[in-house]
Amino acid sequence: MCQIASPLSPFTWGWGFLNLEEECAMGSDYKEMWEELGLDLEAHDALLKVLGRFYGDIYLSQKGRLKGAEYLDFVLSEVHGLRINELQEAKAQGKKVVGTFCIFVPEELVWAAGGICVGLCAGADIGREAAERVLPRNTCALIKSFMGFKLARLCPFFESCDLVIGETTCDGKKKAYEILEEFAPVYVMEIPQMKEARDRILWKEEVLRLKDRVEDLTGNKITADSLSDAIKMLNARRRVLQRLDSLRKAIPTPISGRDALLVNQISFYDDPQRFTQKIGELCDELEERVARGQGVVPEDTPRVMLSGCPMAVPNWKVPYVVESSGAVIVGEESCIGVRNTRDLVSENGKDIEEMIESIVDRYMKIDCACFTPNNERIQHVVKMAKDLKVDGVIHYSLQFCDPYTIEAFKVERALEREGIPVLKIETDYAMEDVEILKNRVEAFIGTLGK
Ligand code: BJ8
Repeated sequence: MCQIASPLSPFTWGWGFLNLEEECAMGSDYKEMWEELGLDLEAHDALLKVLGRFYGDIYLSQKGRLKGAEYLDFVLSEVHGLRINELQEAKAQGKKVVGTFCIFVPEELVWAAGGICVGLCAGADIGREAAERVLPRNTCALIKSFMGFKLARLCPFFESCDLVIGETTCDGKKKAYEILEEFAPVYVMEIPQMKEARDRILWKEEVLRLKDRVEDLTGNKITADSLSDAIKMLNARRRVLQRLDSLRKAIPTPISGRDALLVNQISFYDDPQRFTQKIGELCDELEERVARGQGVVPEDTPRVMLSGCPMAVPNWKVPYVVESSGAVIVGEESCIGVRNTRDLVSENGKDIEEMIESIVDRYMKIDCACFTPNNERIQHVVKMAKDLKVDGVIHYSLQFCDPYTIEAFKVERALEREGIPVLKIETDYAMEDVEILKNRVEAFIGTLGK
């Protein structure tokens, strides 16, 4: 398979920020593949162009990037090319592709049943018009984004899915899935709202129900061996992300927040084994930087942590605003960040039953704002801010996201009690408020005393 880029890949077709056309030996025709997937080619071309421009401005313009960032650039440039090609090849061999929108879906079960699990992007504004035909305008941008991607036929990952797994987290998502199922095969997991013993019983039932559903879909029974392999594979991916996070504690920090966010975003759709290996290499490079005392920014750069709603690819707006305002982001308390990687599934289970119990326990620890009460999250935010020695925290919520916007009050109060400054922002995926955000963020950074 082509390891560089085809003449039609976003490197040269649409994105145009790298020029590798001569280096591709095989040159697969992505346009034909996108056509077969039923994408709206014109709109898709426009999406790739916008992404390419953003990526150039936000990522490639950074100074002092790592050699390992070539992997990030490559994966991103091939986001709708090579990886989709791999999925199509796997499907041709009878594999099933399962898409998710929430870290609550136990991916282990999908992989153990011989499927491929991908996190579906929901971080772009581009399908908003299509989404607003079926959803109220005052719906959070993440929900509008996934609906828009589907209705506007813009996402080859979505179109590759044999099943999309939704979940009853917030009301907006829950109700949106009822509409989405008119356009795609959707299965919804019920997520508890509290963490009492009875909630764990419900959650275990849901995990078992999902096990049956993915076995039906793939035609494969999950075995103790396949489940153990899947647990280990996904734990390895979490461990390498934990390693990355712990390297970011160094002062000066060795990697930009933008690159670290991108690593987390890519973890949702690249092949897990390749991802783990490549990010392991990137961490080796970071370790050398840390040993030399080399940072991506000067030592006295204000250190900021982001906390709140997930930033799905290609939502890079706030990180760009923060890091172009004189600060560096050293941690993300979010589902595209530590909420997804903090906890591992125990690898001690001896049979399927024990492994299922471990999966149930691990996922019940997720501290999403959809839970009530959700005191663990408040404690985690404070601990993380202290561990990372941050100068301030920016709490980020998407407009119309009640769980995170309301919980921001408690987060702010807990941090302020510890003397950690907080800025609360609410935004969406549109670019209209960038200047306003920049003014607020610059003013906040100016108060951080560095
Ligand atoms: S576990 S954070 S990925 S639900 S931003 S759609 S909550 S209105 S994304 Fe999430 Fe799972 Fe929780 Fe994480 Fe609703 Fe808020 Fe929109 Fe949200």
